[in-house]
Amino acid sequence: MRIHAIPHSTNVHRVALALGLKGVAVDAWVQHAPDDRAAIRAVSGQDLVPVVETDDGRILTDSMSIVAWIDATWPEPARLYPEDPALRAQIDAFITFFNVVWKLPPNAIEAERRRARPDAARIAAWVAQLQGWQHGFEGLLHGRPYLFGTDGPSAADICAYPFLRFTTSSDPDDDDLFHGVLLEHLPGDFPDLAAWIARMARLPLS
Ligand SMILES: N[C@@H](CCC(=O)N[C@@H](CS)C(=O)NCC(=O)O)C(=O)O
Repeated sequence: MRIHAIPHSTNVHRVALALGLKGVAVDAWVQHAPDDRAAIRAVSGQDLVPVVETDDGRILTDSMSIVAWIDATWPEPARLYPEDPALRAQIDAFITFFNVVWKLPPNAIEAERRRARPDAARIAAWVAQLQGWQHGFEGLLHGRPYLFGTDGPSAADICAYPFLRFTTSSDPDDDDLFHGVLLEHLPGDFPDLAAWIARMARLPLS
């Protein structure tokens, strides 16, 4: 298996976590420059990472679809998508919320900050939304180690951690503006969220 990546990619981080939990080795991590997507486009027909080239010649895109493929291909040692239908439905709904709804405010803040004259009131409204949701994650982690109370991390934890980790941690050489938005606006008094970030940071990466 070969995986195409760019440095500091949150969506690539999801895939590295899922493979690490499954103990699956990758033949090659192919690192690309963020401003040159030609090789990624040539392989996959689109510009975004991660892109997986499977051993049987398939090309996979979209991080959580790749995580679902990893879980189905290597069910051991533990399922990332639980078989219990009710729990599975909750986790699927969380992933949809995270990818479709949660990402909107930080993306909008980033886009606004790139404008010549950013609108401070619009940014403040998005910041309030982002900070409000932090209380929801803190609630989900109250009295349990993972977002949905599973014994180990589920696909929900893998989905959210590469983004929510900016609540308490950063990489010194990461100058990505979207990550800067998270670093600026996620921190707060969230002890259970902070403990979860520390717990997730100890998991193996492929
Ligand atoms: N839905 C895709 C989104 C992938 C994505 O946005 N990847 C980022 C890196 S974290 C990227 O390649 N961005 C390049 C760009 O926006 O030009 C997924 O989950 O894999």
